[in-house]
Amino acid sequence: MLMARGYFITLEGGEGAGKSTQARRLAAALAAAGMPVLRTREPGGAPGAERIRDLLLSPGSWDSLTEAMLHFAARREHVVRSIRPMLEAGAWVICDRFADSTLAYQGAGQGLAYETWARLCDLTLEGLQPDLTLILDLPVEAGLARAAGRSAADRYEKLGADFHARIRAGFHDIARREPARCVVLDAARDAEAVYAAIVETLRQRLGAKL
Ligand code: T5A
Repeated sequence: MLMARGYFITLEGGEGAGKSTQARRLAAALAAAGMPVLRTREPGGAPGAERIRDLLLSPGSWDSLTEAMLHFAARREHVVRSIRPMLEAGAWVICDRFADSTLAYQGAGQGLAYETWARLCDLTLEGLQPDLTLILDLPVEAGLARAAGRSAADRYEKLGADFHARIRAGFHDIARREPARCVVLDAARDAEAVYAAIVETLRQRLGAKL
């Protein structure tokens, strides 16, 4: 892999879609090719953001705007302290979830208006957008079964199949709205096949020589 600059790549999708698995593999391949790389996640990715993550994933309920603002507060810390400095240093940033997750979960899932989400993006991200977003798509039941096999359900995983179906549809809407940035990949395949599709997408979209 010989690239002059790093890219900001986000992995999105529902529960158990395989984002963490693929983010690990992609980051390892980039690092093995000698590229500086940050693999990170949301909510989290910076000390203050990890503290907000604990609030968001532990039992309880929030007003929906409060919840969205907590995600954006965590994201702001993450962007300012981790993502922007690494991008400015020329690193690739591979991020497990980003602002699209708020649009899918708090928007399609919990009713937050698109305009409110867009205002929060303007306020907190100052124009930062991923160069490429990989949306890992699979049937809700399959994703929840994978997530259940990995660990105990967190607050979002417990919200039921209808909620998760709205999230899946929400990610499809995002991909339709922004085809230049987003690619939907079939994540129901085995991990090897999904990774091959990711590599092919990076070659086509970013000219990567992985
Ligand atoms: N959230 C997050 C919001 O509501 N709003 C927001 O703005 C943001 C940023 C985060 C929660 O917060 C919500 C969304 C989430 O509910 P989390 O713990 O970070 O919680 O959860 P997820 O991001 O959903 O991560 P998961 O671990 O559940 O899913 P992944 O990362 O997609 O899946 P992964 O790679 O951990 O794989 C899960 C299991 O499946 C296996 C793995 O080995 C693992 O056991 N697996 C496969 N099995 C078969 N075939 C494949 N292709 C496989 N790929 C992985």
